[in-house]
Amino acid sequence: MFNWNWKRFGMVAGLSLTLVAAGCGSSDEEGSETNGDSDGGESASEVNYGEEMGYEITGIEAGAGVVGAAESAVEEYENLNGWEVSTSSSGAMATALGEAIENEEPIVVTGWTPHWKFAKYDLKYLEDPKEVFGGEEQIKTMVREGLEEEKPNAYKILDQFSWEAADMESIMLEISNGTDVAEAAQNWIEENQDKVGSWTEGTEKVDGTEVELVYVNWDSEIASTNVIAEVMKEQGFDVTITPLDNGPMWESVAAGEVTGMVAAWLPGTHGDLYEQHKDNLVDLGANLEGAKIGLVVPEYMEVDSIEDLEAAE
Ligand code: PBE
Repeated sequence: MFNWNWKRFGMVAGLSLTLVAAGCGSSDEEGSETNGDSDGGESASEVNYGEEMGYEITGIEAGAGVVGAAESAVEEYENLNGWEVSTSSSGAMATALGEAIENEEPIVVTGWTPHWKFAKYDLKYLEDPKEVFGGEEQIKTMVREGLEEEKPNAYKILDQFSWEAADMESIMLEISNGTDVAEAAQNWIEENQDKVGSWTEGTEKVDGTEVELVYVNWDSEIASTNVIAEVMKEQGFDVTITPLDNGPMWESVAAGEVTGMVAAWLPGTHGDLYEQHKDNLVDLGANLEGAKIGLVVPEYMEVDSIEDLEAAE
């Protein structure tokens, strides 16, 4: 199961819990659609967000690390007694978040950075004093064993692939605003020739060498996988990108069935999958630093910490 041994990555939670006594639009009536019609004077401690949300954390795909971490949080935080983590898809989570914000309703989602939602909405991570969600993460590249000998140019490009959170976010934002995925990747490549040049540096063009990259349909990985795929196509590779669930993504690389992936969130988020497969794959190191996972809420919610949420009973 989950082995959240991340104490050394833990962030110092400067816990300045300010409970603002402002009207926050909750309703006592169960099932009420009321929003934002409170006449003020209600303190945060009187607001039972949990009840309004049906004690539900809006999750994403069942196999995602952040969903596993949220389930661990429900077990570890006494105040999350009776809460549940719902699973669906990253897209459904984003839709639910957008709708809640439109109606100024409370919502808690399993969130991560980099993600376009932070550019589009005013959001905050809930403090996690028990450090269930760990600290700073890296996104790493993993390839199958034997790739370096068999396809040295593919290996080298994947090894040299590295960018910043802001790069990834700009593509994600464009896609979320309706631009076609491949086009958004192309646009970014055109505007970032220096970076792309450093990834292909020292490699030779090929003529149709096959490469298969696996990923999960998380917005962040849609962006990274499409960018590296487009870059490799321009170098002459015949690239297939295949969306899978998280477990099968790791398994297919470890089994040597596919070339690799650029979607390994470590040390925490995919820590258990890494432990399971590390002897059968090649770790090419970080392609992005400063990633993070956690529980995310709209700014207007008067909670700062996971511990501010109320138990169901
Ligand atoms: N994520 C995005 C993934 C890793 C990348 C945070 C949704 C996960 O939780 O497994």
